[in-house]
Amino acid sequence: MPAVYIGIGANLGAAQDSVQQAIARLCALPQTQMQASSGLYSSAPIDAGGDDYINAVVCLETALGAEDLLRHLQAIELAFGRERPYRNAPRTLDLDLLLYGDEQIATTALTVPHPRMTERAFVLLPLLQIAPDIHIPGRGAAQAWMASVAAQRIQIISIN
Ligand code: PH2
Ligand code: MG
Ligand code: MG
Repeated sequence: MPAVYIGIGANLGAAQDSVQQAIARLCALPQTQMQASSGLYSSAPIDAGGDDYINAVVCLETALGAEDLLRHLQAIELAFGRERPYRNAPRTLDLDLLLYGDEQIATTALTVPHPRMTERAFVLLPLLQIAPDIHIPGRGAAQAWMASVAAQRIQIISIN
């Protein structure tokens, strides 16, 4: 089964509770085992407004196909009251499929690896916490991208 990495973010409502509950919901997905979950991070919004975000990354092993998994992620977002009034609007919960094994996927529904993941400390830092040696298909070692996001404000607020 592929190792799949999901980025979790929230900056509206009880963001820390939402991220923690979302991790529990991901653990309970069918045909899926949780392999690792990062600590929770507080980060300044990037290309977005509103409050600071709570971010985390989890690693799952799943027999769900990528598009099937995406539908589950969207259903969980909706259950947390996710609305999409405009691009990068503050959100109660965002679940992004970052990596699906070593696959590169480009369909209308889904782009994997996530196209902006190497530009974002709020993805790279929690990802590297749980997978220090990870390579991003087509883009090399995740660690090598850290220098370019060093100016982004982020801090760990709880360790798992
Ligand atoms: N998500 C975005 C846009 N900007 N900034 C932070 N710090 N954390 C996020 O999760 C985030 C963001 C779009 O999904
Ligand atoms: Mg996102
Ligand atoms: Mg998203």
